[in-house]
Amino acid sequence: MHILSLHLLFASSTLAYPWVAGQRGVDSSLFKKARQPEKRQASCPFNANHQGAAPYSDKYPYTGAKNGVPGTGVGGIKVPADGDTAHAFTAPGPNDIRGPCPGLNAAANVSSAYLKTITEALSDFLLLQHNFLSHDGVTTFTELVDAQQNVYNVGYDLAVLLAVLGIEAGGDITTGKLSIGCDATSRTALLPLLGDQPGLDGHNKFEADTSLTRNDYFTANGDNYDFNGTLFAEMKSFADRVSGGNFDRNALAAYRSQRYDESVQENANFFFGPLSLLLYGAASFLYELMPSYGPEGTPDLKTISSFFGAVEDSSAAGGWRHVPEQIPDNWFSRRAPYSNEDVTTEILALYVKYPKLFGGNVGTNNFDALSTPFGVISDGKLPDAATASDVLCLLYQLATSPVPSSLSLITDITADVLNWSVGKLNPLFENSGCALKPDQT
Ligand code: HEM
Ligand SMILES: *[C@@H]1O[C@H](CO)[C@@H](O)[C@H](O)[C@H]1NC(C)=O
Ligand SMILES: *[C@@H]1O[C@H](CO)[C@@H](O)[C@H](O)[C@H]1NC(C)=O
Ligand SMILES: CC(=O)N[C@H]1CO[C@H](CO)[C@@H](O)[C@@H]1O
Repeated sequence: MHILSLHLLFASSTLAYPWVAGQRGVDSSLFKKARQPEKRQASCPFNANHQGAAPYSDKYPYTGAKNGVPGTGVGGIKVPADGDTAHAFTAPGPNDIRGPCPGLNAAANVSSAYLKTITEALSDFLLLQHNFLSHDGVTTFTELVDAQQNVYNVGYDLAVLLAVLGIEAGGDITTGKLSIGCDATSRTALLPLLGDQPGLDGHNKFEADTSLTRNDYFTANGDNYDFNGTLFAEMKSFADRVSGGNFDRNALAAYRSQRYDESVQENANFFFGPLSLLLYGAASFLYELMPSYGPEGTPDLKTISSFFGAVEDSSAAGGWRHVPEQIPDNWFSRRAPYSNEDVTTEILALYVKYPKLFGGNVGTNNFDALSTPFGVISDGKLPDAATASDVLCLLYQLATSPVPSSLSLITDITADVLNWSVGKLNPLFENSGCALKPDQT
């Protein structure tokens, strides 16, 4: 085990990951590949008939979140509401983009039966919007903020934080657009020539190693977004062994720990930076957001397999085949909003059960820990004394300073992007106790 200094991370402005790329045993051509998403862009589905999300009608307002403003925060609402045909389930077609996030895939897959049957005939006139997120997978900041509140009763604060991090990772701050999967720069950017916008598939931006059901980027020839039935089976075995079949905190903490250990052993380019704490947050969504009525419900196989689009099939790899993600029938959103305080409490609770070092591999099973303190991280770890608000301030810091790109693979977070994040987040962090960055005026 070596200890590396964070200072090295800031040494290079051209490659944000010099401390690994420059190490012996690391094939730096792989990093080049990660920086050239053109191939993925060429094969990224293109739906010429882009339709934005369905507007929320007065009859079916859900939490009332609309146009990016906060809703009531009152959940316990049936989703989709009975009679809300505009938000009924429709499977994606071959031209629709889906990506590594089951929560967003499900929200996009929910679409309009109405649209399917009628719009084709009526053409442009009805080509308005019918889904929680744009059905083709090219969504917007506003759609994301509204849909997270209306579908899952994610708190406004967390909905904005995740949407900011998502756009920063792979979208466009000027158009507010983001692909929930592969690189769709031609549709997300105003001026595609300025650079690639990799979408949520972009590696080591938001998407990262040790996912629950997705491969590590470098061990799977770049496929970090497709559902993997072998991994789903592994996750289920933890639910069975640890928690009597439930995908709860204990089961997921243990499974995440194993996924980390697997990455250390298998992935020569393994990277686990501070932003990977988001993956603990995503794990908490299985028991906090996905059961009917959230934490009042049970994160059982029936619920989780629906959200992940997992169907038992002995002829499929791992015994699980993938179908479109779907909100289960007769499903209700959690009553109380899932806030920044809630998610950071869970991130910490999951982490402390099996504390892991932040850092990366310089070859398989050859891990270097980050040694220089960053936020609350010291000696490469979240210390025992860390609190949920320390974790929240760390996430704020990652979202608003150039550090996140230095702690991940690709540095293209510009001053404009950071200023945009500060503008979105500061109003929500006023009373957080975190040291806030000033706007650039
Ligand atoms: C703007 C909001 C969101 C963005 C930008 C986002 C983005 C992402 C990304 C990039 C990943 C891949 C992380 C990885 O490498 O493992 C991910 C994973 C995940 N997301 Fe989301 N997400 C959002 C909201 C949600 C919501 C509301 C839910 C739950 C209902 C959700 C559930 C999940 C789960 C369970 C995973 C883990 C999948 C796995 O590891 O197999 N996400 N999300
Ligand atoms: C699924 O994950 C397993 C375990 O990591 C791996 O061996 C397998 O190659 C993956 N399958 C695909 C299709 O990527
Ligand atoms: C920074 O963002 C604020 C809005 O939050 C905007 O008023 C200001 O003009 C931006 N500054 C620069 C230099 O872009
Ligand atoms: C039919 C179909 O492709 N449905 C999709 C719903 O969204 C998921 C996201 O992974 C797609 O993979 C599914 O294929």
